[in-house]
This record gives sequence, structure tokens and C-alpha cells, in this order.
Amino acid sequence: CPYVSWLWRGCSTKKPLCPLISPHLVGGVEVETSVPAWQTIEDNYPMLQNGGRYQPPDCEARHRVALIVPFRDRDIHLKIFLNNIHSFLMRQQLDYGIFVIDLEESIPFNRALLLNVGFLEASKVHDYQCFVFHDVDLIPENDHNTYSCPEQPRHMSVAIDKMNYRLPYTTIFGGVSAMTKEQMLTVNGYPNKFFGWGGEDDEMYNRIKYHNLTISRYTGDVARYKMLAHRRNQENPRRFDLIKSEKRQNHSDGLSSLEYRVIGRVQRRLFTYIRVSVDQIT
Ligand code: UDH
Ligand code: NGS
Repeated sequence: CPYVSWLWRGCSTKKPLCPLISPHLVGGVEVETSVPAWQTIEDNYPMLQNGGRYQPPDCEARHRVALIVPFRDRDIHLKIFLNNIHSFLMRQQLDYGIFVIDLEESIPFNRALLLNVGFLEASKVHDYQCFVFHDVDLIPENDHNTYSCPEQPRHMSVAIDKMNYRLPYTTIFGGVSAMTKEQMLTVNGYPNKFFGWGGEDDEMYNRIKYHNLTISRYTGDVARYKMLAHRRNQENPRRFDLIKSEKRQNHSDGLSSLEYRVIGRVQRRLFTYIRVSVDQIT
């Protein structure tokens, strides 16, 4: 703290607020699809704190954002995702952390439950205001697609290359979506009972609507994503019945009824890894 400023104004170490529009944005970005070694990716990001956390060095971020990635056995996708997403988020001058949430393999995959776990676990380590629920196979192609949370829940993966950059249906809320802490608490998070593929995002859409919220979106020229190749997982044959029964029960299964055990937690340079187990809920 310079002597003169200390004498006249008191010394403050507080950084100025980051500008409304980051000067580091470049617009369209070429997705890097090579699959480097873990060490190589880590070496690309010496500025990260352990657990995949970052704050802009020269200004106070306007948004504190946790990225929650549901995960099972997609290491190649995870490497490509992290190798691209860190530089993308840094250019947006966010205070962010990346949380990769995995489920014990004896239990059928449950994307929605893992998103709830990620929300709760990330909230324990930092005062995140905004949660971006992010499939590992979607890589953003334009950094004007700001990872922040507006007034209404935001569906972010509007235009995906594999879908000819068209929205498949207007109420879709899967892929990548952002909600504030308050919105997540209002809707009681995601449902916990959707084991297997499909329906959990439609159920979240129903919750959003039930609570008089609406979905917001950036335009498709900005909210563009590349989808990494993978096979379709086993569909959950019960998903339509589950959606109906959630409606009957006023969407009450969620954060408030979630029970899980953390069976592994590792703070890696590029992300926080949390592995959980649950009893299969019917
Ligand atoms: N996930 C895993 N492992 C799994 C299943 C799901 O990590 O075994 C996670 C991952 O973050 C993934 C997300 O859950 O991105 C959603 O699962 P998904 O990618 O299987 O579901 P999606 O609806 O599948 O994206 C669309 C199938 C498109 C197939 C196109 C074939 N050409
Ligand atoms: C719907 C699923 C959603 C899923 C979406 C993906 O049919 O969970 O497909 O659409 N809903 C149900 O199965 C009830 S896609 O992007 O592949 O066109 O997210």
C-alpha cells in the first residue's frame, strides 16, 4: 500500500469490480478436440487453485459460479471439456469452481441426483450464487455465452452442432443450464428418482413452470456448442410415469429429500471430484 494513499484515504486491498463486458472475450472459438495427458492440461493452467477454482487476478468477479458436471466413465470427454472450459471461463472473468460428481458404479446412472449433490457440495465450500449444470460432452463455441445466472433460469445449450444448431423443442432444459441458488431452493432442486436416461430435465422444466418461473435463453448464434461423440445410454422406461407422479406430488422430491454418502473426494488442480453412493429410490 503506497504511503501517500494510506495517509490520505486509508489503504484498501479490495480489487475494483470487473467490467460488465470482459475485455478478454474473443467471440467464436475453435473447440480443441485433442486429448492431452492430464499433466499437459494441468500445465496449461498454472493460475488455477486446487479443486478447479479461479478468481480473476486484477478485478473482483461479478459472478460466483459453480459448474456441476454429472459424470461416469467418460475420461476422454472430461479431458477435452476441461482443456477447453477453463480458458473460456477465465476469459469471462468469473469467480468459478468445477465440481465433477460421480456415482458408485453398482447404481444406475442418475444425472439429476448428481446435479443436486453438486449443488449442495459446492455450496459448502464457497458462497456460489449461480450454478451451471453442465453435461461433460458439450463444449461451448462462443465466449459471449456468459456463464452467469439471470433473473430467470437459463437454458444454455440452445444450438448444438449434432442437432444442426436447432433447438429440438421449446421446453428443453437439458444439456447445459444455469440457475441461481435461490431458484434451485425455490423449486427444491432436481428430482432424485430418475435412474437411467431421460426425463429429468423435463421434470425440472415442470418445476420451473409450477413456481411461475420461465426459461430464458441467449440466441442461437451465441449459445452454440459442439457435442462430443458417444453412444446413447439405456433409456429409463419409467420416465413418463415418474413425470406424472411428480406432478401429482407437486414436485416435492428433491433437495429436501436427498440422502447420499460421499465415498470419495479429491481436489485435483483442474476440478473437485466427488464420488457418492445412494440407496436406489423408487
Ligand atoms: N453421463 C456420464 N456417463 C454416463 C452417462 C451420462 O458421464 O454413462 C453424464 C455426462 O455428463 C453426459 C450427461 O450425463 O454428458 C448426459 O448423458 P448423455 O450424454 O448420455 O445424454 P444425452 O441426452 O445423450 O446428451 C444424447 C445422445 C446423443 C447420441 C448421439 C448419437 N449419435
Ligand atoms: C427428451 C427427453 C429429455 C432429453 C431430450 C433430449 O425426449 O430428457 O429428449 O432431446 N425426455 C424424455 O425422455 C421424457 S435431444 O436433445 O436428444 O433432441 O433431454
